[in-house]
Amino acid sequence: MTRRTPADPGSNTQTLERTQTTRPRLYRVLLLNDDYTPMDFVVMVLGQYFRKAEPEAQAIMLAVHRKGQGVAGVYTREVAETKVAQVTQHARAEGFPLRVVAEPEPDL
Ligand code: TYC
Repeated sequence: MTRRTPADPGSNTQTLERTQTTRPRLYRVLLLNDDYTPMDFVVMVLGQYFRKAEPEAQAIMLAVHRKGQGVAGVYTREVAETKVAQVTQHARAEGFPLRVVAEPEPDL
């Protein structure tokens, strides 16, 4: 609902008040397969950065290994971009070419 307030006294401005909230767009953080990043490193990433328990981390890693890519998690934009930056930096520091990207979820 949008309501136009009376003009503020002593000014020429009005305020649009909205009681309806809008949910932020969500972003998928995708892991992409490559031939060099060790499986154990990917499982560690899924545990440390995406809070996956070991069995789920193993399953996601293997799905990425077999299918080429997979979803590590779904977040608001800034959280997703931060995870992409942190994981990429960690992988490069270890000398691994792991690629991590964020993409918007389709509109509901
Ligand atoms: N394909 C890699 C290997 O065989 C493992 C791997 C899995 C790499 C997932 C990246 O996102 C990835 N060592």
